[in-house]
Amino acid sequence: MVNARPSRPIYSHNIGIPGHVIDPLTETDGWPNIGQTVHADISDMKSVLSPKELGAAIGVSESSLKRWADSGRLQVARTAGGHRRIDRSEAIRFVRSQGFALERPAILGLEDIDAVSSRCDMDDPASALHAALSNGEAERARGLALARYVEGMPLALIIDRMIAPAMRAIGDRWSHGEDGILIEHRAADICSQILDRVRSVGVIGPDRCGAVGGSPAEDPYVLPSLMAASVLASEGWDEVNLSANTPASVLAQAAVESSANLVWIAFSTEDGADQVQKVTGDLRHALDDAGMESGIVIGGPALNAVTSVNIPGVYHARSMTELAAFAQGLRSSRPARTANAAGATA
Ligand code: B12
Repeated sequence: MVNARPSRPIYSHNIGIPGHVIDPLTETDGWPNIGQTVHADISDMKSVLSPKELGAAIGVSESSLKRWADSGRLQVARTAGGHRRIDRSEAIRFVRSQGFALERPAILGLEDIDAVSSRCDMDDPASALHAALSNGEAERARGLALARYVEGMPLALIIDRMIAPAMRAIGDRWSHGEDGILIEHRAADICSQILDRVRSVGVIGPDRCGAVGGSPAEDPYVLPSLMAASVLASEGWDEVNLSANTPASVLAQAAVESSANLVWIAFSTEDGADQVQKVTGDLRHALDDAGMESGIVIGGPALNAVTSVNIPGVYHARSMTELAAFAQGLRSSRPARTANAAGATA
């Protein structure tokens, strides 16, 4: 049964990986070696699928998948015997871009989606996520976000429309009262799990641009910088997240060392508003001194109290969707780092 869903919202999609013709039984470079991984994958999920397996996951025939592979709609590798094999990340890219609903998510390693099959979860995923985060239901929370991602929703939108409102509601409702501390800390950790989970199934773009970021000194908030890092990773960027409490000088050092095209700073604390101009200005000067033209993106609730930041090459993004749009623009206007430049920083 084919179940393309025309009523589904249209989102922008990640870039697919180019076609490769390899022998997975002998080559290991960048691709899973079937001979080596089969034991680890067999009880769990497969990192490389046959057309029959992908067909079972999305409820279409093996022959349709072979046809789509041969027309280039689906990227496949060939075994030594000439059989088509589909990398799991390519299978997920295909499902996202073509609008298939998953009949058996576990085949693609997305079993957490099975935890959210109830109608009310799917009708109002933002409220359902808030409930899952409040109750400490990590698997359900991951499944809710993953289900949207597999439907084609960009990670940035999942954060802006589901995760951030849920966390704001948790902060408002409990306001750091006694139970609230438990709920809030647990919810923040589950959000980190969601971001890791979505990242683990994301497609890696072939032309990597570099990004570095974190929160400024004295800012203990971990999630906003992790969100920015995850969004950039989902857009195909090679990112280094220095996380909370990072001085501008350290951000600059990391940006120079990794030839970063973009540096983000997440300002979350009330005191952050006073620091915005100085921290951002210091970073800009340090990058200029090193001859770096990297774009700087700043964001976070502390900026609500700041009227404007007039520093050249600094962009204030109000959401993760704006960060993703800025990153896409920057990427198309600047060449990605060469393999040597990227490798030199590893
Ligand atoms: C989790 C949490 C904590 C945790 C953080 C855990 C961790 N490891 O990160 C801990 C326990 C540390 C904490 C501590 C405190 N917290 Co607190 N916390 C929160 C909570 C619930 C979520 C914070 C979060 O991660 N938000 C991230 C996203 C979800 O939020 P967002 O701002 O909506 O982000 C969107 C945009 O702003 C933008 N964006 C955000 N950052 C960035 C960055 C970039 C680069 C870009 C491009 C965009 C961008 O995109 C996001 C997605 O749409 C908030 C509630 C809230 N309203 O956010 C309270 C909240 C921020 N905390 C609050 C308070 C009062 C405190 C404490 C003072 C409590 C106390 N008495 O100790 C301390 C202060 C700590 C400090 N030194 O400043 C208040 C702040 C009130 C105010 N006027 O500032 C809030 C609003 C809760 C409330 N309603 O009262 N907190």
